[in-house]
Amino acid sequence: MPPTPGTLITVAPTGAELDKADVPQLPTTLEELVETAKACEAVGAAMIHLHIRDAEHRPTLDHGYLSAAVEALREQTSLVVQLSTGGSVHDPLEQRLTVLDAEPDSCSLTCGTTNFGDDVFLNPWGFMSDLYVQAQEREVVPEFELFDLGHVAALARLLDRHGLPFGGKVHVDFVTGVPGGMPGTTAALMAGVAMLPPEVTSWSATGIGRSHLPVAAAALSAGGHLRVGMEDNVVYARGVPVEHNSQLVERAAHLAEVMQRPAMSTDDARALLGVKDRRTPTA
Ligand code: KMH
Ligand code: ZN
Repeated sequence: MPPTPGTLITVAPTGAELDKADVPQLPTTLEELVETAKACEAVGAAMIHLHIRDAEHRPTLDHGYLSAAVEALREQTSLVVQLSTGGSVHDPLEQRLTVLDAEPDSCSLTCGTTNFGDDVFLNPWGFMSDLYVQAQEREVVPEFELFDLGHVAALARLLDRHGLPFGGKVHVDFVTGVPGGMPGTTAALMAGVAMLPPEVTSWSATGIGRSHLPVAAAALSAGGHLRVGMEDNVVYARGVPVEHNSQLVERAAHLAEVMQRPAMSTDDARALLGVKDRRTPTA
């Protein structure tokens, strides 16, 4: 893996699990998403991982909503725009494939089925393969989501079978601390990192809930990048709710700065990930 002078900070502002009624500060409308994205970019985010909500604030994979969000964020920020293909645990596999129609820069691609609290997050091999090949054809760069050590082996199988992604870079994100997946501990994260196939060019880590800080610190110390946001954690500190995603990004950027690996620019993130530049040039 190449040296990692800066830190890619991804913000995952919304997710598909929380209800707006329970967490009113969760950004769910397009206006809230754009405001969030701008504020997070200003304090160090270089990529945004998006789950979109409908007019009733429910998770949706509707093409109109997805493409409106991609377009607005591309126009009003220079963040790398990543759409979730995981959606919610209730979304059918066929519909999850249609996310690519919105032409994001990047898409998530989870490398296996996992228990997800009381639910099951389904990612059978056939779905992973179809999504991977379609992403290659459409020149969308996948971010491989690894919820468990078995997912690392499935990633190696995917790369063996289908070759490198568009752009030639392989970026993975360890999603730790999901009830049913790998725990949010330094030991589990390091076991995953040790298993990464040689094609991997960069990795980041996410700790769900109270594991977000220890996992971020472990990732920074081991040359990894960071994902933070209200999709993963809505508690800033004991008894203190997150009021805005930018608080989490700002703290991540501060940690990265202290570790002498400051938050990277969106241009550096584009180079790191090998994404296609879909922005329209300004005159
Ligand atoms: N919402 C989870 C079921 C992804 O975005 O690709 C899946 C998830 C992963 O959040
Ligand atoms: Zn997600």
